[in-house]
Amino acid sequence: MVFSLLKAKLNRTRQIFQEKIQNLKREQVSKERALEELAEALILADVGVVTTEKIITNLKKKLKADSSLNLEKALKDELLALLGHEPAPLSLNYYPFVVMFVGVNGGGKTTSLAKLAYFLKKQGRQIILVAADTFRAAAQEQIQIWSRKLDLPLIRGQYGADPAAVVFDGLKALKARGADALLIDTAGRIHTNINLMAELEKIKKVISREISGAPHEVLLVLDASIGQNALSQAREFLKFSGLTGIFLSKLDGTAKGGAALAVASELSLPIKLIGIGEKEEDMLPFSPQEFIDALLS
Ligand SMILES: Nc1nc2c(ncn2[C@@H]2O[C@H](COP(=O)(O)OP(=O)(O)O)[C@@H](O)[C@H]2O)c(=O)[nH]1
Ligand SMILES: [Mg+2]
Repeated sequence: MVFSLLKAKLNRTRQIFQEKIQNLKREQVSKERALEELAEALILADVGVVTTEKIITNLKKKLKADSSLNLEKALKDELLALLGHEPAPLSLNYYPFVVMFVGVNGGGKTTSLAKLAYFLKKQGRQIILVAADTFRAAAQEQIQIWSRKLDLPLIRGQYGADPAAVVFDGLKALKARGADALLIDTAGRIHTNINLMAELEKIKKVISREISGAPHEVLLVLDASIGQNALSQAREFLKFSGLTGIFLSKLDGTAKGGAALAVASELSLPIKLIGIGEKEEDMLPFSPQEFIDALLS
């Protein structure tokens, strides 16, 4: 079952909350004390100072208004409000549709792209992969390995080629073959002179010129295991205009899964998919309710 899988994968972050949640329910522990300990847990799980303060302040207010408040329930409500209640599914009902993956090197772009490709292929959709990370030879090889493993066609350019030109070739192939979708891997270097954001804008422009309304999704891949650092990385990418959502990778095996809450509340971008392992099947759609239930159960 998906829920028990999610619980197992979130185990390290869950453990931080276990005892604190019990405290919220215990008669012997004062509610103020329980809230202080909850704040510690939130910080420990990398929810971050700003978001933690927001949560605790709201809970204190509610507690003041109603001393018999069910704190556990109130906490769940707070977290749910941060995550945006309803799931934000991918817009996949276009034909053809185009998805771009952006994010810093090592964050999990290529792996996440492979996961979505695998998911769509299982639905019987015809997918083409595009290697627009032409800056690193290793990046090209890695997507090549996935294309072989998943048995999916790959459009790639020479090392150092203009990524927008490679994407253009991908679009041509998409039309020529009448395929359903193009999944585009992009470069992830930041802190260099070459302006990555301008390069991404250029790629986006090439896509929208060829297919109106595209790209339909531009997913920022963020590594949950670096916790709060994911936020500062994300801010760089907010300079790029096209983001539609977040693919939060590496939620498995990290105690910093609380970063999901900070990311969702501070970036005003919905988390759409999560990565819970290195294999192609290790992806789940993100459901705020399930995430919180799994985290706090
Ligand atoms: N445990 C775990 N590892 C992941 C996940 N997603 C990616 N990785 C690993 O993170 C590393 C970097 O991923 P990669 O896709 O190469 O990142 P890119 O540089 O952004 O393309 C690789 O070793 C992946 O196997 C995930 O959800 N869970
Ligand atoms: Mg890559």
